[in-house]
Amino acid sequence: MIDPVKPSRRAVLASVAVGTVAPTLKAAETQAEPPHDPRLSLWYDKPAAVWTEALPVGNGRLGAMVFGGIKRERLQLNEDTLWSGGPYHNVNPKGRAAILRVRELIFSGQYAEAEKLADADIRAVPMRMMSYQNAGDLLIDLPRVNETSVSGYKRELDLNTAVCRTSFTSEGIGYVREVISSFPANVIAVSLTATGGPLDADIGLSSGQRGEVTTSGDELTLTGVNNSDFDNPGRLKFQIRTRVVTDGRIEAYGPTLRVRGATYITVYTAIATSYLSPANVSGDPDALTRSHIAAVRATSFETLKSAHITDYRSLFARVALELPEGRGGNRTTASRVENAVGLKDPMLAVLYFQFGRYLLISSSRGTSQPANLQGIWNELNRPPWGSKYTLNINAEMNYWPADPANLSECLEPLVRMVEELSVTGARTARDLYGASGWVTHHNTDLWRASGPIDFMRTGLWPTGGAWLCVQLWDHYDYRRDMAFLRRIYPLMKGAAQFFVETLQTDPKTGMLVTNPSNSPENDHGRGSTLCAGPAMDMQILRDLFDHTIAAATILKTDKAFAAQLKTTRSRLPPDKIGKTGLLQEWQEDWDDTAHDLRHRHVSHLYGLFPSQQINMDETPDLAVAAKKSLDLRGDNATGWGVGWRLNLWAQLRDGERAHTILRNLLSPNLTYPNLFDAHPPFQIDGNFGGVRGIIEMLIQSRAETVHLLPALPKAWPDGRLTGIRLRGDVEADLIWKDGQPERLTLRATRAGQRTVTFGDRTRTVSLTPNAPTILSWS
Ligand code: FUC
Repeated sequence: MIDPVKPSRRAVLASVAVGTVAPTLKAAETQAEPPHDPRLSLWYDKPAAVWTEALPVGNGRLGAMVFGGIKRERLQLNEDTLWSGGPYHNVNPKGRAAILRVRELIFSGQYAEAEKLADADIRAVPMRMMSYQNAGDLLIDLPRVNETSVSGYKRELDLNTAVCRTSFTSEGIGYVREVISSFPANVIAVSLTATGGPLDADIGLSSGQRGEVTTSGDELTLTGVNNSDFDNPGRLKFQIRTRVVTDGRIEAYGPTLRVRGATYITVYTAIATSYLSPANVSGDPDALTRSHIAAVRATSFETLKSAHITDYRSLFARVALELPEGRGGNRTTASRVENAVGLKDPMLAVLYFQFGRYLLISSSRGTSQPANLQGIWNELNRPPWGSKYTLNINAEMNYWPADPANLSECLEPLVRMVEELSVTGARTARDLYGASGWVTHHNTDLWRASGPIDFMRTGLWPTGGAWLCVQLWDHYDYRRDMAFLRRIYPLMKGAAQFFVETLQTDPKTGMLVTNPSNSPENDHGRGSTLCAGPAMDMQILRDLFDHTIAAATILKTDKAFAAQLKTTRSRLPPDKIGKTGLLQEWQEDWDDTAHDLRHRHVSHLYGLFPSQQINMDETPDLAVAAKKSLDLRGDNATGWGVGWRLNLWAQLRDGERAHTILRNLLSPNLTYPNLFDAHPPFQIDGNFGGVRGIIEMLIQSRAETVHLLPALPKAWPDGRLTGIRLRGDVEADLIWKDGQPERLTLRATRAGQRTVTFGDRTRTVSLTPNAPTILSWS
């Protein structure tokens, strides 16, 4: 543990020449800041007392939680490749033989025995995956501030600019702090200014990692190695490098830099690890942090901030949502969450919606890792569920908003993760199942481990990779980009190939089913969760096979394989309705005797959402059964469970139910004061599920059909949603009034037709490339 506050040895004093900042503003960077819009700002009248009150900033790979302290500012830092352990493969050598026996036990109804054997011989070694880590803290103390005499305190996160700002006055001196995590500059930058008196600060780094802090001139570096975990030795080197630029004097005091007599202080922080790929940890974090810092050393904070805002707004400003003003206006964000259920505050949903978009931009960009269970924000070295990638709902839900919320670029890190999983997963397919293609189970981590971890009642689920592929197809369906389809086709083909080889003939029906598997993570009440052919697996495989066949046809390739998939697909059991009218979660009619009738997972409703296999127009009987199942499950669950329910009720076109669920999602039950989703504890999937749910309430697209206001609640009679994306590479603006669509504008890149519906009214419109189609509804 590194603690900067009590230097262990007397400091070597070092003074640094100042006045080296020569800002050169480039034209693109001078673009004015947008006018401050209080409706798009999270704000508070006191510092964060706990982590879930602090405000997140991020550039995809570098995250910080900003506490906005008065005398001490704390930035809790993360870098998205700082995980525990090193490259590893996690298949149990006894697994391949045991799978055969477990299959027999499941087919003969001996579920508890199957689970026992699976836990003994199939469970991955190591049993747990690696965890995402906390990199450390950047601590900035202001010795002149008197905490007992502070006025005008405010901290806020402006979603329009991605700038976090804290301001207050103490003993006649006005302090302003701004924090950004810049994507173009690859650093976290903090600006401190004081007016009416001198600015002094003590700046230090601390970390719960193994490492050492050193100072040199105007720099602090924390150099360390990552933690070992579950017998997997830590093999990553990492470094945090902080440079201080100021017009004051800098001197080192032990592992702390003291700045005295300044009018401004800018603190740049770069973080890097030696991670290069799941199998390669030979990178040079020292060289990387040096180059990131060197690139900004002559750049003023204002210049950096301006470039940051321009870059961020190129994504964020694409979409606007307006709902009736309500009564949230003058309250702090914490108070609005506190009153989310009782107060008429539709604009809280807007803030939540745009905050979710902000989180995706800030946690998943370019060459970053995909957003994990906590995006990129985590203060623990043993976080809940390792803050990793859970593939039986959570990682997928993180990307539900990407395309419709016009942030399709943010999906790129997920695509790369699937590419990497197809490599590690091919090894798991071979070693555990003796199959070709690739497979991944219910979790993965930085090292793209793909074996079945934890306990087999949750971990033995082979459909994670298949679901990810369906999600990549969806991304194609939104953009219809042929180059992208060519890129993902081998991934889809490999995932499908695995199932062609491993599906088993169900002795009772003669149909082809997965075995062993589970319906995440629900106990069917017969001694286990383990089973053959849960409905969700069959639904995912229908999607995977259909999309792979479609892709092969579009790309004019693999005719024989596509034909084989068609045959295999025809032998998958269909969705069934049980004797009490519920959509069956399992092949057998077990739903009303399952162990937990209100289970948080609603896996068999995957067919209704995110899949489009079940819907009100084409499969009304199944939709009614799905509705009955959803009703039985109830509206309360964990954050993501509620986020999923919101999307499902929107598909069922029940605006009032969706709105009730949304208000619960926004309430303190499931939202922290900083608007992070409370699983609890924090899990980011609910935020992302919430964003998608709000879109699904207002506009839905299925194939070439657009549904307007399918689940509009009475509380939102008027509004406007602009810049949203629909399937087939179309952008849409929708304005509605008195609960009716007023105007729909569609912008397309290619000609086509769309059927637009509202209630039982339908219109057909033609799309003209690069010329908006405007449909006045009234
Ligand atoms: C699944 C869920 C839990 C949690 C975990 C990360 O196991 O059932 O609720 O979200 O993933």
